[in-house]
Amino acid sequence: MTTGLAAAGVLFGTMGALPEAAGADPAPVPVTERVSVDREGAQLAEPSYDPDMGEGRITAFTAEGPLWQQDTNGKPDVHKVQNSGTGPVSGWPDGPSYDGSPCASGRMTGFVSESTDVTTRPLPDRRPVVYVHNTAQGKYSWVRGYQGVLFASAGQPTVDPHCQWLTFTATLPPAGPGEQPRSHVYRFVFNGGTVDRVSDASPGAGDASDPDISAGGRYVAYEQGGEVHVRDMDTGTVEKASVARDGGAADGTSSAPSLSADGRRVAFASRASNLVDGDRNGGVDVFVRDLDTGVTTLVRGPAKKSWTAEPSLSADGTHVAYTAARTTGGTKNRVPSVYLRELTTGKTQLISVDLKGGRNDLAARNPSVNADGGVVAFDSASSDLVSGDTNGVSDVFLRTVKNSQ
Ligand SMILES: [Ca+2]
Ligand SMILES: [Ca+2]
Ligand SMILES: [Ca+2]
Ligand SMILES: [Ca+2]
Repeated sequence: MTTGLAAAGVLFGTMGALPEAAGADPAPVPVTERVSVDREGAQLAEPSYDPDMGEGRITAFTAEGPLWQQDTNGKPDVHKVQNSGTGPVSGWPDGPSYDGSPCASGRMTGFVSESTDVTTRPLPDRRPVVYVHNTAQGKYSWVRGYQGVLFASAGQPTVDPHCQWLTFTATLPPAGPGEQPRSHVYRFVFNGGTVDRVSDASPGAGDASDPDISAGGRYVAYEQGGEVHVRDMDTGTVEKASVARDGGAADGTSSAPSLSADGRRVAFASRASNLVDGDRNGGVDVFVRDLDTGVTTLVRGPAKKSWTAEPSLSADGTHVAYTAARTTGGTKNRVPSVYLRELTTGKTQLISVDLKGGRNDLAARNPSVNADGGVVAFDSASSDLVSGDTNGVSDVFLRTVKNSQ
């Protein structure tokens, strides 16, 4: 294994000193707030989306519009809601930045940028690069390559809850003429910068994507060849999570794993109908598999004819957030909403709730639940979730359902 880290310099000397946007006052729960606003709390004209949560209210998201006066790049950038307000993550380099992912405390945030000037040492081109922003130091690191070869592209970064490990996908350039390069899942440790390949590189194994990583970096979940796997990086063993109830092959593809901090529970989406008894909707559903007991649980939708997808498992493994909609009825009935389920009790609540207590008018997507299941972030262009949402574009919302201890 070779080092893939290039220690990066400080980009914006003043960045750590920037004043933070106004934080929210403590309010009775449950409560929904819009966090994709500028420093004065005004709404943005351009879309914001793709939130990813750590603990408490820590949330990274992408905004196409400027939250800061200094942001004049006209490109999407990554920002982070902290307990005290909102701060910049990607800054405002010369290309788009997206896919922000904070660790639990928010101290380290992974993101992707297609820019030449995220660090002080300019890159020669705008290939997608995975960076990690250290908030306390205002410094950027980037993951360069594997075994001395530069990645052709990289994406989907996720930092482990303890803020020490990163998993991501990357593609190496073709080794020879006619070779079709594959996307693989890798793991990177901040201390030392070692890059390990996680996914199966044997011929026919297929592209790998959607990685998630346990606290301390030992377990990595990912999708490869339409199956969800969890690899124990200490022992090298790989466990398939997308198994049929009889232990055989799933009869449909699975994707989008979300791993608990201890690496023992994994939520994922699957089109297979034979993972549990009684899956008769003929479509995608969220499943949660306990890797210790081997028990898979179906997360059913709100009606008999409905689907569930886009799972986000809380770090403590107690709650799963997901999107769901009916497959029958009028257009309004089919609008996806975000829900949160407490796994032990099955208690489920609507997260994308509107101001009148009803459902969101337009689709709510990309849910991410915080570490203890107390807050869920999602994006939606629906204008009925908070008062004064008149921008007509997607915003990022936090729904707090319980105050964290
Ligand atoms: Ca920008
Ligand atoms: Ca199903
Ligand atoms: Ca509504
Ligand atoms: Ca809006």
